[in-house]
Amino acid sequence: MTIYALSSGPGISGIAVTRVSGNKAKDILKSIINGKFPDERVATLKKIINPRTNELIDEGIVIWFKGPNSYTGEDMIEFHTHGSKAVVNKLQNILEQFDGCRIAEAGEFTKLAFQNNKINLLKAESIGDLIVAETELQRQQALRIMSGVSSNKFNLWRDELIKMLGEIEAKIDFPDEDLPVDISNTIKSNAKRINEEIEKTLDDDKTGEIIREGFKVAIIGPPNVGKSSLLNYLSKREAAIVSEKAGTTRDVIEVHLDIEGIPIIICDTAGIRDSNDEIENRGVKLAISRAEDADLNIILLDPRNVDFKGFFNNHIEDKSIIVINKSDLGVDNLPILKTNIIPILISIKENKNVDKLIDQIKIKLKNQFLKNDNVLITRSRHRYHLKECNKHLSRFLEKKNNEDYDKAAEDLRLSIRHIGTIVGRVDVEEILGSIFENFCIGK
Ligand SMILES: Nc1nc2c(ncn2[C@@H]2O[C@H](COP(=O)(O)OP(=O)(O)OP(=O)(O)O)[C@@H](O)[C@H]2O)c(=O)[nH]1
Ligand SMILES: [Mg+2]
Repeated sequence: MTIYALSSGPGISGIAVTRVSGNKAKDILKSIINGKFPDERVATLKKIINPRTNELIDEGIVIWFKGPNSYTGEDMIEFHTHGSKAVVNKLQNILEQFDGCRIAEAGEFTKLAFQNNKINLLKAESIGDLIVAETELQRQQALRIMSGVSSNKFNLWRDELIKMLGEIEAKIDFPDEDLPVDISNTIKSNAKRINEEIEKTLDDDKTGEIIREGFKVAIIGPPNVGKSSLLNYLSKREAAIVSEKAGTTRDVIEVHLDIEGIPIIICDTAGIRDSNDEIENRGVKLAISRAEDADLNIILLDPRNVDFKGFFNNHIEDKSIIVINKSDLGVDNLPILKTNIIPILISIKENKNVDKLIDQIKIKLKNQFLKNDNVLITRSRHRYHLKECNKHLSRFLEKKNNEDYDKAAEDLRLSIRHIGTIVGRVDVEEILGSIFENFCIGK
């Protein structure tokens, strides 16, 4: 099978890169260009022609990669043509006419690279992350994982566990052999150390996942306090409707921001109050669930309705910042100012103190990211398998010395399987689909 796809972005561009990978690549290249076949890995200017009609399609750079020295490990061609829709379409129409040549599926080039052992699963995922990285921290994290920090660590643990399993299996197969008396103790103490190291790795406040997916901030509060005004201010556009009528916002409105390289997903929500309106109530439910799901809540109040006895008491936790908007209406003698809660007083209308609120958000973010500067987990998939690995490892540690060898071996086998799945060193066909379908075509 041979596949092709546009690997550079869609739309008009100076140059478009179309990649071809597979066993037909060489024949295709021979018939699609005139003159001498290009040297391996040398960018060569060529006329690209339709082999059936000899019609000129474009003139551009062609690069020939002979497998296995290519991204996918197969024979590959890169066509660097002019980036118009017409040229790209024409080239693709011609490629399609070759027997056994078809358009690639999403992520298929990278999937081939994984299947041909050019990269492990973590590297494949981080290539995907780098392609879609929007902020500086996302770029840095994707590159860190690509360089192998996580896979090296996971492989190290896996290798150690495999060695332990080997020793236990030897004990099962040759019970009478003179194995060192303290074999169990050495194995146990090593297993315990790995168990603790994995535990520490898991205790990372999900920083890696947050960098990939964005730090979730919810703006919540009673109706009409200026939640939508705040969203618009922060996103510098009219993302949400602002009106003096209470109960304007019903749906959750999401905006992506980049605060000092950290991706933020901030959402505006419906004002929380008891209402007879069914649609408004649905909006309120959505607001509450977003607040629960958020990494940080901005609880926005207004001097006229600072109600601490009600709803907000339940929502003031570590992950909240209390903000009173409309300070231009006067904030003297507010009961909240006599409590030990220190709100930030802002006025969006008069652009007062909003920078203080932004500073406060930055402090919360920095706390999260400074604490965890050695993150190894970037997806819930990794977290799940590490947890499972540790669960079986804990069971293994509970087994008594010198007995239960069979069961202990099975616990170890399962923990090895889970940690191997993260890097892709077991039969992973079932998880491949879900990973690569999130790539775009041509990657
Ligand atoms: N005086 C004053 N008015 C403000 C300020 N910020 C927003 N407003 C006004 O308050 C009213 C409500 O603002 P919104 O942003 O729609 O409030 P909301 O919290 O999204 O309201 P709902 O969607 O109904 O829950 C509008 O008329 C705004 O112009 C402020 O700092 N001072
Ligand atoms: Mg609103």
